[in-house]
Amino acid sequence: LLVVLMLGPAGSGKSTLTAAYGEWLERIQGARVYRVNLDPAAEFIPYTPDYDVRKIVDARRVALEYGLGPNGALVKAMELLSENLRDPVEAIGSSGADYVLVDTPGQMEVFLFRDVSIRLVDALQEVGESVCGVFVLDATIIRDPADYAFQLLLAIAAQLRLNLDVAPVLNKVDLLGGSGVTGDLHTDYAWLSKALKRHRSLYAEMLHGLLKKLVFYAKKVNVPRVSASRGEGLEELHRLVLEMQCNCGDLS
Ligand SMILES: Nc1nc2c(ncn2[C@@H]2O[C@H](COP(=O)(O)OP(=O)(O)OP(=O)(O)O)[C@@H](O)[C@H]2O)c(=O)[nH]1
Ligand SMILES: [Mg+2]
Repeated sequence: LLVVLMLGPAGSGKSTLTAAYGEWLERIQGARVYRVNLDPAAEFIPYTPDYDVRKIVDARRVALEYGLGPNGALVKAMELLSENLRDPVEAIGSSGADYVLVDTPGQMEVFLFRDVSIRLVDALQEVGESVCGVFVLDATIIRDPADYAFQLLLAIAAQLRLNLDVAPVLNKVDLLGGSGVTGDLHTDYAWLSKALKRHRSLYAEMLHGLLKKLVFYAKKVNVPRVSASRGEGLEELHRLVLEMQCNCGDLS
């Protein structure tokens, strides 16, 4: 059983990719897939979740109960989830699936950069599951070199923070046009570096300085180019997921 965490910034396509990849795994690989919605604030979900976190923490109910705004409610919901991980972890552990796709909250920072993410990964590994991540990059944001650099920074931070194999995936390539971005820092470093120098903003200068350091932490990968909404590039994504499975080993 391999658990794949779908990570990435708001609106990058985590939920659409969960739907597309899950459907692909079933149809092409004949795999048993278990889909987890971990977003307590999800309004619309483009797949039918097998486990829905809203049954234990619903952001709207939390907002009313604690008198909070939408983001405060989300933070509170994540705290509550962090204390109640047994239910989802048991459900995943007993799912009998080949692949578990965990669609994480849209507001990435309330999950990824808080203790709930580490506790979830620990709990899953304790029950003997292999865990890896996919970091969904939005190809439309990364047309701007500074924004691209920032997304790469987040992807690498996610990997180091969770201490997991996390593969970047370039999504929405159907909207990319002729741009040459690959999603791999090593491949794109030279032009990105030049573009950031030309940018002449303090922001770009800061990112340029960070990138020089980041290359030491970034693994070289062939980043899959995916269109989740068109269901394209999923085979490439799957190859990378299988590679990560070999790396984290089957602990069960
Ligand atoms: N053109 C295009 N649009 C996409 C693609 N993948 C997702 N989208 C669109 O991008 C928007 C956001 O997609 P979601 O799957 O909801 O993204 P998300 O990361 O789950 O978003 P949050 O959970 O709200 O942060 C939707 O309008 C999708 O239809 C793609 O490959 N191509
Ligand atoms: Mg989503």
